[in-house]
Parts: sequence; structure tokens; C-alpha cells
Amino acid sequence: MPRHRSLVLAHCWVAFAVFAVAAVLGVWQMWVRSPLHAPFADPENYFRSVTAHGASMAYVLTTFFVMGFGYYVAETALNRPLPGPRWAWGGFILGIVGTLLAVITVASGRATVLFTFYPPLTASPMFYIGLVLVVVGSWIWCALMIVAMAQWKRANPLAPVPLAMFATVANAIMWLWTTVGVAVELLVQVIPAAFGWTDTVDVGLSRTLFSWTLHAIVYFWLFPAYIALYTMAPAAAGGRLYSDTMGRFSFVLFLLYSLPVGMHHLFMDPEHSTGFKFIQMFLTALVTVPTLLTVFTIAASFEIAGRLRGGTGLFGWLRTLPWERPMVLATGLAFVMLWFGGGGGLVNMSYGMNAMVHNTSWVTAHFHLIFGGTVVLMYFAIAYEIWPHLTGIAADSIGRRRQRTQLWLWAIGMMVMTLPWHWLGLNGQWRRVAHFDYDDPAIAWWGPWVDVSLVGGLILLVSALLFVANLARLHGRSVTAATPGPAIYAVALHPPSRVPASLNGFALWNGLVLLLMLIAYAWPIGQFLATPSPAAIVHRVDRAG
Ligand code: HEM
Ligand SMILES: [Cu+2]
Repeated sequence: MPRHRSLVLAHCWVAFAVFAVAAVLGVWQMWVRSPLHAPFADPENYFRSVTAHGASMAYVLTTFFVMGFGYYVAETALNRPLPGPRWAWGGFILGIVGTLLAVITVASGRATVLFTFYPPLTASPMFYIGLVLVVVGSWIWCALMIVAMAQWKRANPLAPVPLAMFATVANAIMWLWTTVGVAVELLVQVIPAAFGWTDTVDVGLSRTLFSWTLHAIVYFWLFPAYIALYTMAPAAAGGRLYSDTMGRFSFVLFLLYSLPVGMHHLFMDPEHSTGFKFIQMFLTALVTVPTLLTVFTIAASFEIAGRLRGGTGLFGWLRTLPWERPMVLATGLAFVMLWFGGGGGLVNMSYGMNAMVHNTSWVTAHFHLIFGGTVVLMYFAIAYEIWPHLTGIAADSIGRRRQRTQLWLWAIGMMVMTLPWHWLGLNGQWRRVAHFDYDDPAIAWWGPWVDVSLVGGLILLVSALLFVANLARLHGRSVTAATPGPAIYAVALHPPSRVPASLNGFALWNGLVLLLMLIAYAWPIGQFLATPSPAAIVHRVDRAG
């Protein structure tokens, strides 16, 4: 059992409490957009709500969960006490203060700028300062993860770092680097404008800086899910991780490839040249490599487990897998959503096809499916897996059934919500619009499909509340206390080997990618510095509102 249980629990509970509230807002938003009449439905409230929902899901749920899970991994995978627990609590408090500042500002209507806060829209400074505090809190986490690994390395100079910690540190390094973009944007452009020290802002530059962060942040959210797939799912399935090296390889590739591709969020922006957009598209396509490696490795690991349990034939091993275990079930459901969401992603990353779906509900549907679907579903499974180790209470058979029900509801709800949403997007339904006039014959047929996606949203809400109830149940005394199972990390069939000669080629290749990456970002930013785009007048939400 980890020594700093309350640290992990505090982070996870903040994440999940905020998640539950944000889920309620999400359903209300679906309702407002539908032909049915929702209470409190005016555009001002709508954008308050979307800002709160988006920022809570994208920044608060994720950052607190990643941190809490990282502390858990550092203690359990390395099997030694966490360095600097006081610092960890300090980071937690910074995060809480930052979240409160941002929440109060949004709730009071002085920050209806959505979670992307693209200038020239400008909120009250407190909103940005709140976000900065959350990020600074997470930097403390990054430092602690690196120190924990370095200490372990000193104590075990010859052994490879356990895969779960290797990946956690890769994520910390990625996060340190990737938050630089948004930090510069906030400190140099946005916060001075919010205080009224400047009246104009170069929106091309600010969007470019934000895009530096905007893609890699997605991998920051994704890493815990992949850590669970590589290190926990094979153990839960009763097998082996097919290849430990493949895991390390994928995490390094994610680290490298996620950084230089954020400009694919700017395909429709006029400030960048077609050539750079092409480079960005090419680099984005590379991200499919670690994704497919992961799908292959996890499928192979599951096949090993299924065959060890007596499965035979080409697909017979699928039937013998222990699907009753939440982690195994979640992996299967996550892969189904990854299939659909990944397909949608291929459309988004193609410069030409992107023009069809730009700023439509397709985009919102895509990231709800991948991020709200695949990633968050794995967060649930991780929580179910680690909770007994944190509370000392294992779920009984009723508890496990409720966990499975919750996972199924989430996957079904997400598909029911996002499939019609994709379709409407393809037909031109705009995202980030509070109200549609369904009396207009041109869009009247959208109405029933929006109603269907609202049903999906309701199923998701039931699932979200059941999730919180399931976890709360494992704190109570009424549940029979069973000792939690043994170690949750999988043993690898092919353990990490000493660096093979072929890795030299790998290093060379990544050196080239790194170079491309620098050019892909440094050049356009340099262009801005040479010829800034026409400055936009700052529109201050807190004063204009
Ligand atoms: C109960 C489940 C959920 C429902 C019903 C829901 C619904 C919605 C709706 C209706 C919007 C506004 C779309 C627009 O105006 O274009 C939205 C935005 C958003 N959602 Fe969700 N959502 C849910 C869960 C999630 C989850 C789990 C995540 C991620 C962890 C998430 C992340 C976001 C983000 C980042 C935005 C902001 C998008 C923007 O600013 O354009 N949502 N959601
Ligand atoms: Cu991206």
C-alpha cells in the first residue's frame, strides 16, 4: 500500500468531483442545443457553462488525475517513498487555489472565453492567473517525478526503470516542454491585455503559441490511459505484457511526435503558409505509428492471456478472457471507441478534408469520443484498480457488477451521443453555438438527431454519477473488507533488453524529427516576430459584459 495514500486520494477526488459537476453542465448544454426547451437557456449562460465544462474537463479533471496517478505509480512501481511530499501537497494547494479563482471568475460571468480563450476575447485576469497556478502546481509534480526516478536510478544503477514510471517521467518531460507555449502566450500577450496594459493583440501569434501546447496536452491526458494499457491491463487479463521494449519505444515516440504537430489546429488560419501546414500534416501522420504499435502490443498481450486461459483457434482466445474484470472490459470498450475516434482523427489531420469539418460539431464529437470516451474510460478503470490499494477495501461481486455497468453505460452513452454529432457536423452544424432555429426548413431535420445525442448525454450523466457512487462505496465499512489483490503491474514476456545497435538508427531518425520539429515551429514564430499579423483590438469580457 502506498505511504501517501491521502495525497493520491485527494488528487483523484478533486478530479472526479469536478468531473461530475461538469457532466451535469454538459447535459444541460446538449439540452439547450436541442429543439426541447431547457431552463435558464440564454446565450450568456450557455457560454459560461461551456467555458466551465470545457475548462473543468480539459484542465482540472486531467491535471489532478495525472498528478494523483503519477504519485501512486512513483510509490508503487518504484517501491520506495515519494521524495518531497510537502512539495506535492504544495502543488496540490496551488492547483486548488487556481481552480477556485478560475471557477469563481467564470461563474460570475467575467470569463466566457471558452477553454481555449482565444484573443481578442479577453477575460478578467483572475481567470488566467487561476490557470497559471494550476499549471505551476503541475510543474512541481513534474519535478518530483523526475527526482523520484533519478533517486531510484542511483539506488539501482543496472536495472531498467519500471515501465509505468518510465512512461510517467516521459509524460512529465513532455508536459514541461509543452506548457511553455501557453505560458508565453499568457504571460506576454493575454494577461497584459486582460489587465488593460495593452489594447491590441497579435491573434496569429497567440493562436500559434497556444497550438504549441494544444496538441501535446492531448497526449498528457492520454498517457495514464496508455500506462494502464501497457502495465495494468495485461496483468488484469491474467497474461503477460507482450513486449516491454515496445512500450518504451511507443512512449518515446509519443513524446517526440506529439510536440511538433500542434499547428494542425491552424489549418484554416491565414497566417501560416501551405508548406508549413503540409509539414505539420506529415508529422501528425507519424503519430499513428506509436498508436498502432500499442494496439498490436496490447492485442498480443491479451492473446497470450486468452490462450493461457485455454482459448484456442484464431479468435477463440477472445472468449476466454476475463471480461468480468473492469480493467479488461474497459480496454475492450476503449479500443472500440479508439477505432471510431481514430478514423475521425484521420479526417481532421488531412489538410483538405479538414476544411469540410472545420468548426463543426464533427470536431466536438471527435474529441468527446477519443478524450471523453477512450481516455476517461481508462481513468475509470485505473481508479477501480487502485482504489482498493488506497482504501484497503476491495469491491465485492455486487460492487464489481456496478463497475461493469458503469463502464458499459459510458461507452454506450458516448457512442449514442457522438455518432449523430459527427453526422450533423458533416452536414454543417456549427459547434459553439447556443441556439438553433429548428423552424428553419434548412436545418429542421437536425432536430431529431440532436435529441438522440441528448439521450446519449443523459446516459453519460447516469454513468458519471454511478462512477462517483462506486468509488464512494469503497470508503464505507458496510462492504466486506477483502484484501486487495497482489501487484497490479504486468510482467513482460520480452523484458527490456540492453540497447541494441539498431537503436543508433532510431536515435538518428529522431534527431531528424527533432530538427524538423524545431523548423516547423521556430520558423513560423520567427516570421511573426519579423512581420506581425495585423493587431486585433482586445475585447474584454469583464468590462464589456
Ligand atoms: C456527460 C457527458 C458529457 C456531455 C453531455 C458533454 C456535452 C458537451 C457539450 C454540449 C459541449 C458544447 C459543444 C459546443 O457548444 O460546441 C461540450 C463541450 C466540451 N466538452 Fe463535453 N460533454 C460531456 C463529457 C465530456 C468529457 C468527459 C470531456 C473530457 C474529459 C469533455 C470535454 C469537453 C470540452 C473540452 C468542451 C469544450 C469545447 C469547446 O469549447 O468548443 N466533455 N460538451
Ligand atoms: Cu492536435
